[in-house]
Amino acid sequence: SETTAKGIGIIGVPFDKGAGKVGTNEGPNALRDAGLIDEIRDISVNIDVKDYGDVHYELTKSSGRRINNLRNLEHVAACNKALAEKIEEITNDNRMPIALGGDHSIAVGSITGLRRKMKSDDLCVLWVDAHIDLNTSSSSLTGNMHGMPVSLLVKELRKEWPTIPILEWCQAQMSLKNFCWIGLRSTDYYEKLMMEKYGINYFDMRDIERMGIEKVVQRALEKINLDGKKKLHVSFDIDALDPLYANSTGTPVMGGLTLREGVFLMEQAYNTGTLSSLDLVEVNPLLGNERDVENTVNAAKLIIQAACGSNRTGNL
Ligand code: 4U7
Ligand code: MN
Ligand code: MN
Ligand code: MN
Repeated sequence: SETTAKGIGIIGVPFDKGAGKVGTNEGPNALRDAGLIDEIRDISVNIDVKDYGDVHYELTKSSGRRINNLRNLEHVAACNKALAEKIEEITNDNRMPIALGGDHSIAVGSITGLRRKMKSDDLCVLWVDAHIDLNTSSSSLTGNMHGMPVSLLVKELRKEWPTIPILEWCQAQMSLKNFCWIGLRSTDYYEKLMMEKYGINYFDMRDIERMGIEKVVQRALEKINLDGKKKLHVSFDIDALDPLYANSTGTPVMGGLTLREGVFLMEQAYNTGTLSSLDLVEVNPLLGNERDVENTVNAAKLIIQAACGSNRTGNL
């Protein structure tokens, strides 16, 4: 049918210029080297996976300066513009795009690319993260754009941004109403103000403690996709998981999701039949010890496999 993609399209985004630390550019190859593509193929004989390789971009201009408190703006703009085009190509091929990050700024290109062939209200986003990533160019305390992707994508917050010509290809046509967060445990003062001001949908670690992950996922999906008619994008920041499972990431926060909760969340997203794309971001193989890297990469693979329909008790 029209809503079910015939296959999966993997796109690597070896990018770290949106983060405060180097190394997420090694994420895509760490996942490939760990056998990700073949393991997705092994899920079922019916799965058709194509690896589109990595996103490449060229800078149109490079001032090397910080503009508006935005570190590496030219890189973030150029990489995401190229990614948006790749995502569009993958959806045109009738495949479900999976973007392997890269830092979380790549959600700008990924979601913009997806949105191009849809009406404003046809897409909803589940943002799985320790952080809410709502900062604007003026509110950010770090200037790191991986903490700002949502505010570039939604109309309620984009109006807080100045006009930035190299970001004009990214139109903020979505609404915060179509976003819901799971896993929050670290938000900045400004972000908390915005959460209150706009009545943002979220389930934090306290909610998971109280209701359990099953109810949380169910309620989250009810908030953004009550009738199941929208397509679902999951933007999964590996730092949503507890550092016990995913310590090789730039901004770890203790007290996070177990790997079981993360995998279950993604299985439930898959089971809706509406899951139509995924970002898996913030894996940084240059951080932590060898064991941390192995754990983090393996955790990321399990999350991705769950998004592709892998069943822990076996697939036919
Ligand atoms: B991630 C932070 F200040 N809020 O804006 C910021 F705490 O994609 C962190 O979720 C952002 O990993 C984390 O820099 C971005 C900081
Ligand atoms: Mn994030
Ligand atoms: Mn995060
Ligand atoms: Mn991070």
